Amino acid sequence: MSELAHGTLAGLAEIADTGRDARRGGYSRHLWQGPDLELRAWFTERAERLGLGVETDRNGNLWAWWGEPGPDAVVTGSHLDSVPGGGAYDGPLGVVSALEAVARLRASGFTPSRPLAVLVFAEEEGSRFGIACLGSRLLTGGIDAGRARALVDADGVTLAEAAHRAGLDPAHLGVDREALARIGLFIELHVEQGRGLIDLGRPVAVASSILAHGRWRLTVTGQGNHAGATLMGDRRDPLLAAARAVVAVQDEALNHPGARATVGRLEVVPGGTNVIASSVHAWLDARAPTDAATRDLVTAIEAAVGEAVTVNGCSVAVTEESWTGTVTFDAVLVGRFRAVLGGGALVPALPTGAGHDAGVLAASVPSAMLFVRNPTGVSHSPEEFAEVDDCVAGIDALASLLRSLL
Ligand code: HGY
Ligand code: MN
Ligand code: MN
Ligand code: MN
Repeated sequence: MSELAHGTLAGLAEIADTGRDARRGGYSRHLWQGPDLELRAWFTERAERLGLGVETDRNGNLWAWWGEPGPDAVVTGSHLDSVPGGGAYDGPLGVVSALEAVARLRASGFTPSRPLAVLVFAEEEGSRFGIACLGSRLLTGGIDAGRARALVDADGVTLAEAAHRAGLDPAHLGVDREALARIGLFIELHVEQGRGLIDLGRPVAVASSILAHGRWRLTVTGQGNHAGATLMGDRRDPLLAAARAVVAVQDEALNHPGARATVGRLEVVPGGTNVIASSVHAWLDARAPTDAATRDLVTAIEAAVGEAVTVNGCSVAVTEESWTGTVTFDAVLVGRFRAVLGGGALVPALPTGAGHDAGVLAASVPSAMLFVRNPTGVSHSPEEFAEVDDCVAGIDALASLLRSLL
């Protein structure tokens, strides 16, 4: 039996088999599909066992309340969905730690003087419908409800249809001022997704900021044709053009200090071995230290890919799918976190290139994050990891902070 099966991280052990992806490795847990539904049921059962009252909001986010819901509640949580073939910690560590912190406070006989909720956001990774932090964007009005309803998954199912199947009213998707008004502040504990804490030799850190980031769809159009009958010189092959575009994306990122740009997903249409494609959708993820630098990067990428695809006689259209400006976390909460963790230089504050629901919420309510060291420095991959002792240090810090805020 793994050491996770005991004590504070038993929650991670309980869900360790849910949504394993034999083909990709790691986990594939996508909104309202089998594993996500199992995780929602698991969370509900776990929270109810702790004496919390669980409800689903109009956008599919799960809330587990200690005390009467809101107003001015202390809210903590993360997400249970994953990227395709993701790790075990990105998201679930924050949910399990929140439940564990509440369990400790309850067991110690502590009585909160304001409400507390553990919040599980829907579709943080955007793996099914393409928009990261979908649940928090819907809650806060960060995405237009009409546009959200029309989002489609890989099987052509709309978000409206999927929401209906999940028991929600699609007409009620979108900004939820009542739910939002209940949140006094939001705290998300998360596994670190880079090497910051490895380099510092520390188990936990407070987050200082999140890079500006967004997603764009590059649609490269050529001429679909027969792989055997079409001479090499007669082709307008959008997959070759997309390959040049992907290299151009890398070159532009290298030209912009601190920038990161990635094409991690290609859809080749129609996608047959003996078919020259007619079009290719390439999804661009671009991030940089400031809003202006990110906009500048994407403008440069648009120009470079426009040029690159002409070599193969193709064209490209660029559409913005989502955008999050630079996030600076709440200075008062960050200060409290640092005090709880021992104060001053002992407590690193780290910027991150990864996006989070806490970053979306930060535009509406005071928000902060706590990172737990990831000794592999790898995330969005099965190699993502956290040592039990470091997770316990994270839970200790979260529980102390919650106690000080309640
Ligand atoms: O993609 C991100 O930055 C986050 O991990 N969802
Ligand atoms: Mn992630
Ligand atoms: Mn995450
Ligand atoms: Mn044929």
